[in-house]
Amino acid sequence: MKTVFSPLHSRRHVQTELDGGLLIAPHEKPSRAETILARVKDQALGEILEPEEFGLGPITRVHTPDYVAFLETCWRDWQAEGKPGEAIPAVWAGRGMRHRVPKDIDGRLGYYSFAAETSISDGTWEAARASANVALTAQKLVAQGERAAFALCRPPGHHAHADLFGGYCFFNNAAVVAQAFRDQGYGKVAILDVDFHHGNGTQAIFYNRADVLTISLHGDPDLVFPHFLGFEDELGEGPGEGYNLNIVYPPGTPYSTWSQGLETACRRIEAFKPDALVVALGVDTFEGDPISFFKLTSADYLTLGNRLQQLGLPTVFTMEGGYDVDAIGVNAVNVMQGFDG
Ligand code: Q9C
Ligand code: ZN
Repeated sequence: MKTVFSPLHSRRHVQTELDGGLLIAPHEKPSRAETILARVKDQALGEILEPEEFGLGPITRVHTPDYVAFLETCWRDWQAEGKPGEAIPAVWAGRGMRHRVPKDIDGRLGYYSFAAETSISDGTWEAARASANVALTAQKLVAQGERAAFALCRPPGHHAHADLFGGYCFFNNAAVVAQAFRDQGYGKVAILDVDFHHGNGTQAIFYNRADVLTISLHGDPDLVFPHFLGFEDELGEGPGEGYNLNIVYPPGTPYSTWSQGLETACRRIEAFKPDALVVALGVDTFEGDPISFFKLTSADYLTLGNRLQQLGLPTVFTMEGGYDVDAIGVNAVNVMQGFDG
């Protein structure tokens, strides 16, 4: 399988993540991507390509222009206000308050986010743009006839809504890829999100649409991030009713249990008969992950890849979460090797 990777990911290098009342060294760090790339090379998975530049057009097919413009100038605007640290949202429109875009940067950071762990500094915009280009280049490879391609995206994307960042995500790479397939004449696209966390952004972007099936397997949002979306009674709305599926699991879930949901997901995808598949691939389901509570083993990722291959669909993998950096390379590449057989 071919891998798409951009060294520009390293332009995102924030020093802070708000966690437990402290500003800690972020879990979502550059070494994640470098470790996966090293494993791709070590295993000779296949050719490694740098991304092409697709511009903002395919991004604004799923994100609002005002959100994209906010991200482009956020760090500059923050610095212009003389703020001493990294840009961190700290205020939101609570119940009964107004959802309008304020002028000042504190207000706009809150308007365009849903969580406070994701700091912004210089280079975040460039890295997020490169990550979307990585995803779009993988999509192009598959559209040109590759059975599958690995978009080694960083930063990740599946938490980003049309106009919200959070959960380490800015542009929803999986959604951008799915929409690109649609815009190129693929009639139906399925997105399967196997990251430990609910793919809230992806769900929200396609919630009222029947042309993109969204499925997410994840930790119970009653217990973990993103806390306010991802429950099993969220089925889609309007024309999209029946085209969203959430499968939630409790702490300690092993592959033997998790894979039952995977089977349900695969049967739903088969019934949908999509023309392409996007896999939002997080490996924070790993037993050693520092912020998650599933118990998948490294060998399980080979089994997962093999099961996804059996769907027989043109497939783009977008890299999402996974924070045990020592294992992230083996686990992510195991999925690709299980797929390639
Ligand atoms: N104590 C992705 O996996 N909450 N994002 C972290 C740590 C945010 C995860 C809490 C988790 C975001 C792409
Ligand atoms: Zn995750």
